[in-house]
Amino acid sequence: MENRPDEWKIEQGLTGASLPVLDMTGPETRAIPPAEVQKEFKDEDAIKAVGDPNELFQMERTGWKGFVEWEEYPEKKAAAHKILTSQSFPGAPEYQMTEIPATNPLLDGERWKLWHSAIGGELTVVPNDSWKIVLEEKHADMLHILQFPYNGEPPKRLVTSKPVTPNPLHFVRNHGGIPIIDKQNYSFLLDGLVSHPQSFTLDELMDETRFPRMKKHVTMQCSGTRRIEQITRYPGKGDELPQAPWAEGAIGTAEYEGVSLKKIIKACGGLIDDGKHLEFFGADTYFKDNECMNYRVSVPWSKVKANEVMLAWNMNGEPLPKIHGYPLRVVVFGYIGARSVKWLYRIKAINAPTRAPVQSKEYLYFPQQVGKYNMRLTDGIQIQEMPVSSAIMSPWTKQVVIHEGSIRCKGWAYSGGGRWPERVELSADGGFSWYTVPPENLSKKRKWTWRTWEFDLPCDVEGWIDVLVRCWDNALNTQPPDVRTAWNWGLHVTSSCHTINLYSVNKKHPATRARLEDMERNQVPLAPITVPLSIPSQSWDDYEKFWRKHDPRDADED
Ligand SMILES: Nc1nc2c(c(=O)[nH]1)N[C@H]1C(S)=C(S)[C@@H](COP(=O)(O)O)O[C@H]1N2
Ligand SMILES: [Mo]
Repeated sequence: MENRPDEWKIEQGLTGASLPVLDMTGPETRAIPPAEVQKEFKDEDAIKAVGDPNELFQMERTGWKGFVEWEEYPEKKAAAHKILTSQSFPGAPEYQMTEIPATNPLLDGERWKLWHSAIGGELTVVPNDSWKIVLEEKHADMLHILQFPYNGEPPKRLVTSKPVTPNPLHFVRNHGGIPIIDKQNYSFLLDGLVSHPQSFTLDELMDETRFPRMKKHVTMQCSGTRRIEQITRYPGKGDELPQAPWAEGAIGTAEYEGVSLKKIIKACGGLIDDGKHLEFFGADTYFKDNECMNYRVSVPWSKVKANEVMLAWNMNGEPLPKIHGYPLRVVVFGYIGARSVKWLYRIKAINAPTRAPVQSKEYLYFPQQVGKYNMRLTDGIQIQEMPVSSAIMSPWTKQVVIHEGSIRCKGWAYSGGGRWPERVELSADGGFSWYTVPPENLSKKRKWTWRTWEFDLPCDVEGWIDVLVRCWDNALNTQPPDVRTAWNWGLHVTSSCHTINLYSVNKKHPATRARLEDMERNQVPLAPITVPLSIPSQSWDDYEKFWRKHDPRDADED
C-alpha cells in the first residue's frame, strides 16, 4: 500500500466513491476496492435489427412534436429496451460526496441526451427543443440545476420577491423532454372505469355552459425541495434523484384557471365498478432502468371528489407556458408537485394506485435505517401531502451581517394538504428561544398557498450564530429541529428547520461601533472575516491601562 496523491482528501472523506468498503464479517477486516468502470460496448447489428427508428418512434399525433405514446404499445417499449441494452452509456455522475460543479447549468444530463439520441425518431431533437424553450420562457437568472431533462429554480433573492410567483421565475421539474403540442390538435382521453369514456378538446373544456370555471391560487412544491441539505449531510439514492439537488427554490405559487376534474368525470357518467383512483398520463418520455415510458401517476377519487384536482390551461392569467404543461395540465392542490401532471394526454380511472415507477418506486419516504442494501419499496410511504415547512431566503448562510440589534430576514412558509401557515418563528440561538413573526408581516392567508414573510430578528450577540425558522400550520403541526432527524435514503421532504449560520456584528456594542468607525476613518475595507485586520485591535495605551487597574495574569501565594 502506498499513498495516493489525494491521500489526505480520501482520508477525510472528501473524494466520494474512491474509498474502499471495509468488510468486517471475518476475523480480519478486508478492504474491497471500488468497482472498475464498466467497459464501453455497442452491438450495432442488434440495434439495426430492431428496425428504423423513424418508423418505430414516429410522431404519434399531428401537431404533437416530441410525443411518443409508450403505454399502449408493448412492442414499442420492447424495441426501445433492446436498443438501450445493446450499448453502454456513461454511469450516473458521482458528486454527492464531492463538489458540485460551479457552473450554470450545474449538471448537463449527458446520459439523458444520449438516451434520446439512441432511441432516435421523434425523440432526436427533443433535448435541443427543450433547452430552446427554457431560454424563451424562463427568467435569465434562473439557476439551471439540470440542463436536460430541465430542472431549474429561481435564485434566493427572487424566490419570495413576490407572494405570487411570476411565471418566468416558477421552478420547473421535468423528468423528460418538453413535448410541443398544438392547441388546435389537442384533446385528452378519459377512459378506464367510467360509464362513458370520452375525449375532450380544449374548446369543450372551456365551454362554460357545460363546465363551470375554477380559479385558484395554489403552491406547487417538489418533494425534493431543500434536498441539498440532506445531500451535504449524507449521500442517498444515487440514481436519478440527485440530478435534482434542489435548494429552497423548488416551490412556487400561481393562480391557475381551469375546470374541476370532478365535473369532467360526471360528464362521463361517473366512475363504475371499483373505480377509486385517477391515473394521469403525460406526453413526455421518461427513461428508467432501460425502459421508455410516459410520465404517469395517480390520485385517489376522494381527492377529486372534493374538487381539489383541477385541469388547468391558464397560469397567472396567461396560457400555460410550454414548460409548465401547455396546453393542459393537472393541478392537485396540497399534494407534492409530482402528482400535477403536465402535457396531459389521458386520464384513466383505475381501482388501485398506479404501479407506474414515479408512484410506486419513487417519491417514497423511507425510515432512517432503510437504505441501499435493505430497502424494499413497501418500506416507503408514498408521498402525497407535504408536511409543514419553511425557509430563509435572506440573508444567506455564512454571511456577515452588520446590524443594530436585529437582523432583517425574509423567506417562505408552507403546509400541504390544505393546511396553511398560521405562525412563523425564528431563532437566533440555534433553536433555544423563538421570536414570532407578527401576522402583518406574513403575506395573505390562503388555504392552498404558502405565505412569504419578513422579520427583524432580535440579536444581541456578536459572532457566529445559528438562525432557524419554523412554521406552525393551522393544525398546530411544526417542523423537526435538525436535518438528521428527517434524513432519508430517497432524500425527500426536507422539512426540518431551515438553518443558516451568520456572523453577527452588532453596532449597538460600543466597542464594535468604535472599531467600525476606526476602520472607516482609516479606509480599511470590510474584508472577509477570515482575513486578519490590518489595524490594531487595541492601542498599547489601552492595553497598559487595563493591567494597571487589574490583577496580573498569575496569582501569587499568600
Ligand atoms: N408530464 C409530467 N408532469 C410532471 C412532471 C414531469 O416530469 N412530467 N414532473 C412533476 C413534478 S415531480 C413536479 S415537482 C411538478 C413541477 O411542476 P412545474 O414544473 O410546473 O413547476 O410537475 C410534475 N408534473
Ligand atoms: Mo417533484
